[in-house]
Amino acid sequence: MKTTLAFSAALAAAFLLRADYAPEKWNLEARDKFAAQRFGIFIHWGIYANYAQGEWYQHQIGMDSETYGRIKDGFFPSKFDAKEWVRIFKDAGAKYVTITSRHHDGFSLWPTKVDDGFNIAETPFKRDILGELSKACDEAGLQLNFYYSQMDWRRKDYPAGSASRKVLGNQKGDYASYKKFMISQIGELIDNYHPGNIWFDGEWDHARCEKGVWKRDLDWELDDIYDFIHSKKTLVASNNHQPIRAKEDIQLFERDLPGEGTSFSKDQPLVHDRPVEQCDVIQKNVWGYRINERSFRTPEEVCAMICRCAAKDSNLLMNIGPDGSGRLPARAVEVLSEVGKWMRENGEAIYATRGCGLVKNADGSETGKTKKGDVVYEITIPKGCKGYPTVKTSS
Ligand code: FHN
Repeated sequence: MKTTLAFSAALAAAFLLRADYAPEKWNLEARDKFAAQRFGIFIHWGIYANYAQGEWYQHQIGMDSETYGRIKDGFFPSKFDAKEWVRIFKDAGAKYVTITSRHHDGFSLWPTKVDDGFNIAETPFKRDILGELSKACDEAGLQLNFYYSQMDWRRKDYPAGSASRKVLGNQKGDYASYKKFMISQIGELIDNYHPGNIWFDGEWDHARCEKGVWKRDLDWELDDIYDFIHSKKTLVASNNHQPIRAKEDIQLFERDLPGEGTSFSKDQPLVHDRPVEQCDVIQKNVWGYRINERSFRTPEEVCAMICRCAAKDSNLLMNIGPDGSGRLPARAVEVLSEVGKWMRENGEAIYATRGCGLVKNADGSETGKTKKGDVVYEITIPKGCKGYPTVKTSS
């Protein structure tokens, strides 16, 4: 009953907002293009890779940003090779890449002109990482998108919320100033690198759901930010773990199959009127590079995840955390290479299809269905991912 009420309230809110807002033609076309891509690579990378303890390290040990930030003076990823990364991603069958332009620590991976020097230009490396990646993606025909953290553990104008308080204390901030900063940075990102979407994360620092009722303690004035992004013909996605808003173009689910309602998405009903993306990790439990984490998913598991998502009419965004020298973890590269072999043989059942559902069978296997025109693809995922998914075609 509780869930039903929350669900209806969320849907009502989404419909009410939708009445005021109609996506333009470019927007609908860009959404379709995004949905047809079905498989992307997520990259969590920043100076935290040098600590080799994941992207939440600063927060986990409660380090002040001045001390934490000193590691930027040692950031020199000499092995970074955008072309090689993109070759590996394309070979895996990915059609797009989404990279953390700026994570919660506030470090920007491009030479932004609008911050106070906490960016790649102020490291010994100096090279424009996003610029190089953008060029390599363009040349290879992959779409590049940018993750952008709204939560910030460093700036004085960011109003501290439930998660950021551990590093910022009760800092009041100045949201008008912070919003202006975000918009300037996002403008740079779009004008310089032309991403397909801006992928927000961190709004949840100021929101929580109690018994189906959302409580928010900051008005992010998202309409202004979303309108600005749309005015530059770029899509908006937000990993806010909340019911989707009218002006968000893609519905995101973190480490959860869309609509399953476990973990982060328990208060996040699936809305079927726009593209959906599930993000997940190739190294279980790890987004940013963590040296002692060795629990890689198998190629069979990653292929199963792609199939489950496609059957649920969703994209899969699979994360990799490069290390501080700019290398992708070797095992992740091997896994992706095997995934690519499967995708080359079976991609017809995945790319540009519509999902028709996923069921669990009595013997522990799963059956997913996708469709393209009159062709139906029946995909069988073996129990426990003990083998690769198999595809049967009918029309
Ligand atoms: O806090 C982040 C986390 O570091 C990572 O970026 C993931 C990716 O979806 N999102 C946040 C948690 O929701």
